[in-house]
Amino acid sequence: ERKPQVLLLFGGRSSEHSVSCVTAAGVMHAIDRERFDVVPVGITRQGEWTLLTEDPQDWALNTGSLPEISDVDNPVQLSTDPNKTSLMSLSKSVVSELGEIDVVFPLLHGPFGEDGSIQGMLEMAGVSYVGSGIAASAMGMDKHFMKVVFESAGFKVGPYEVITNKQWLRDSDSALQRCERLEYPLFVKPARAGSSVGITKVDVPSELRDAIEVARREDPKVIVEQGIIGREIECGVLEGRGSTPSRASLPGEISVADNGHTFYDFEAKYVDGAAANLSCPAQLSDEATAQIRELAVKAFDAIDAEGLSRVDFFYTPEGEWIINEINTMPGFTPSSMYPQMWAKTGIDYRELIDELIALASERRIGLR
Ligand code: G1L
Repeated sequence: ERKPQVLLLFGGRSSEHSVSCVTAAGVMHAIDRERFDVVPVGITRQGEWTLLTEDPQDWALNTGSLPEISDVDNPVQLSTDPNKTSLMSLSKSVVSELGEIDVVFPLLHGPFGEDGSIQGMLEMAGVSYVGSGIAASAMGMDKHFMKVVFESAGFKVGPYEVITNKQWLRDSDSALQRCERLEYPLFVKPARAGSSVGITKVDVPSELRDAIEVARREDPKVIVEQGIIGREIECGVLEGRGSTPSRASLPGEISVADNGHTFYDFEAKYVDGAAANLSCPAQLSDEATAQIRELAVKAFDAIDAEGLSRVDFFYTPEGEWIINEINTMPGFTPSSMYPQMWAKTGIDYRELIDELIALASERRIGLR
């Protein structure tokens, strides 16, 4: 009997190449082999696809400690037949079929192409995939557009200014001037970036220009946000199957320990271990807990997300919820916040993977 063939796609051109490999290893380890066959495909930093062995140990090819897809021993591509999607081998300079693919798990994101583009490619290949579609993925990648959508859906968002590439190149002084209405400290961020790279906390106006230049190295579109006073609380959202409504996990709270990090940056997130800084359930009243869970599902629906998302809020001393961002591709190792919050809510890592694959299989793709 044939099991669904689940293609794991990871690595890629983003700054989170290695994080993506570690995540794929976590999924490969936990996925129910009685029910699914796994096809691991790595993408190099140059964008080449290669079929890998099932042992993640083999992926750390010629580097030090972080996994890296570098050797393309078995070049592959997906066929774009609208009726059936197959993995095609490109080695020996002849294209040959390796087998049909039922679901793709795109463990990729970042500014170089996985901002809805991978989803678009999968739509064109006519294959089901885990997670959000093109528009929601692109929205979840853009800190500016998600605020616009959230505002129109009735959410409170913090004060911010956007500086596009053209605005900065034409007249950087007036862009800086626009930011004068914001109260310090400010957080300057690349508008579309996978991780916390390029983010600077700015305490005085004289440091703003440099911070914008730093952010612009990651993305020429920059968002300048007013710092919000409040607790950082978040929820995982999991789409419901069929007519079941989407659900939010118990809320978690990020408490950045006194470890020298000025805010929740890349190091704190991936190097120090994600869930170390997470307390779940967050200490909130029953009323506040119910509020954030409802808001998290509402945010998920506002951008038309599918599968899963993590939604981050600030809880102000006045008891107001201000939405910070939605992440349609949250950290997804067994110890990442999203899986940890669901574990506390009663759904373990393996069940999450099962559920996400089931959701992907049910979803209509292209002309099917
Ligand atoms: F496929 C899902 F489920 F939608 C999905 C895709 C990507 C879940 C989580 C992620 N996350 C990542 O790929 C990453 C945070 C490891 C970035 Cl590289």
